[in-house]
Amino acid sequence: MVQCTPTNTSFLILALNYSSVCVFLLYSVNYGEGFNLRRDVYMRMATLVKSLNEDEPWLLVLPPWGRIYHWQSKDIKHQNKIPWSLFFDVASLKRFVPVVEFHEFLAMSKEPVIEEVYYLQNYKDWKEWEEKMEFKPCNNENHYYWKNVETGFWESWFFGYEDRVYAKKFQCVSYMGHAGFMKPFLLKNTTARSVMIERAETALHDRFGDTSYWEARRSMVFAKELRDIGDEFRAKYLDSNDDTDNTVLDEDWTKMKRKHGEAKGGPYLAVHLRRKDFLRTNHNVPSLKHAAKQIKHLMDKHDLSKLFVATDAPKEEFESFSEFLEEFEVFAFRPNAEVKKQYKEGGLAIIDQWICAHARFFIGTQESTFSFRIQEEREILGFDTKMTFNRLCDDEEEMDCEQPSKWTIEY
Ligand SMILES: Nc1nc2c(ncn2[C@@H]2O[C@H](COP(=O)(O)OP(=O)(O)OP(=O)(O)O)[C@@H](O)[C@H]2O)c(=O)[nH]1
Ligand SMILES: *[C@@H]1O[C@H](CO)[C@@H](O)[C@H](O)[C@H]1NC(C)=O
Repeated sequence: MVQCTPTNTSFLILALNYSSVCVFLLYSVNYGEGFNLRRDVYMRMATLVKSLNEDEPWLLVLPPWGRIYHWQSKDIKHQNKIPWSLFFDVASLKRFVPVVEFHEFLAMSKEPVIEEVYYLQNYKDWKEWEEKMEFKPCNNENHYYWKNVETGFWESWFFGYEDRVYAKKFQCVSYMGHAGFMKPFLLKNTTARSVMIERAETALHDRFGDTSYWEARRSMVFAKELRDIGDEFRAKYLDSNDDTDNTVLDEDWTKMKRKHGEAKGGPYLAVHLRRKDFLRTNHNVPSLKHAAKQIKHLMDKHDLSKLFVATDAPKEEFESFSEFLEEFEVFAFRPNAEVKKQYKEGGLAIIDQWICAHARFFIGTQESTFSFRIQEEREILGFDTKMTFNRLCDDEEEMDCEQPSKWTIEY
């Protein structure tokens, strides 16, 4: 069977062939969702496309990064139309499922057109969970697609390509189900060569935590440049390198096998301290003082003197936090202007995550997908689960709260 696996060098030559053989699956996620939840939605769509490829050659189009609610730094411009290659190693993604960047999709298409857009929405007042999908009128008129009366085509933001791309068909679909439930519909109910799933986060993971889940997750290797920046920081400030830490990464993730406990990690503790909107929306965020108290206990227990802090906290909060921990060496990654400009907020988040992923001991913030992604990275590297699945307790819980894998930290 034909496989849709264009390599970087050959795709332009083969473009015409591909666009007549392969079907493009595009997707998009609700504006309010953050970077780390979007990475999770990628896994659901990648698994769907993997499954489609058992029957037909489909290509997954990577939705450019941009317009992310959290990315508001005034000193970082142009956080729009960002290709996946800035953050992820696309060759590694392709070892799981055939993917192309959006601009490649445009280059490969005869016209800048997405043939069909299906906008997923929840069922109104459902009682029992069952897998189903149906064409329905849109629940919400604010879906940000509008029909151009002159051309009859549908227009929308399309990742910042709004002046160049249009859709031929737009349809709301009430959806309750896993991502894989769409497969028969995509194979049989449509003959379009390009289909876009809007609000793709509505579809659930097929089997959360199974082999395919972890294959999709492992394929999301960070871009080499970002890993290098993180590694340089580890070496320079944290006495950490892959050889002594037992965290050597195989460039081909399909060949990498690690058991729990094999990774030792660098001689530092890492904390992800999620603040900002979490102070309003998440009830389990500790005060800085209480967070510091827990860190101190853990540093002493694990006999560590260096602390790495990943946080979205404003500078003043970070400083008061550090003051509580004066007896230790406290580090944070502070990018220079050039790194900031080049890799933007997504890149900086990844560098922080990468450094956290290599610490001897990690503790995160409850319910933060930013922390979850670090924990997964550590699973891939082969850390003992007790050194990974930890969260800060809030002030009321004192130091005795249930941890993500149902244990209590022994202080
Ligand atoms: N560099 C850096 N950025 C952070 C950190 N924590 C949060 N952020 C920023 O805040 C944003 C919000 O966190 P995300 O995890 O992406 O958003 P989300 O998917 O809604 O996840 P949570 O809100 O954490 O559950 C991230 O995209 C980052 O830009 C951090 O420790 N370091
Ligand atoms: C897909 O086609 C089948 C068979 O014609 C039909 O029963 C089903 O309702 C269609 N699905 C949707 C969402 O329209």
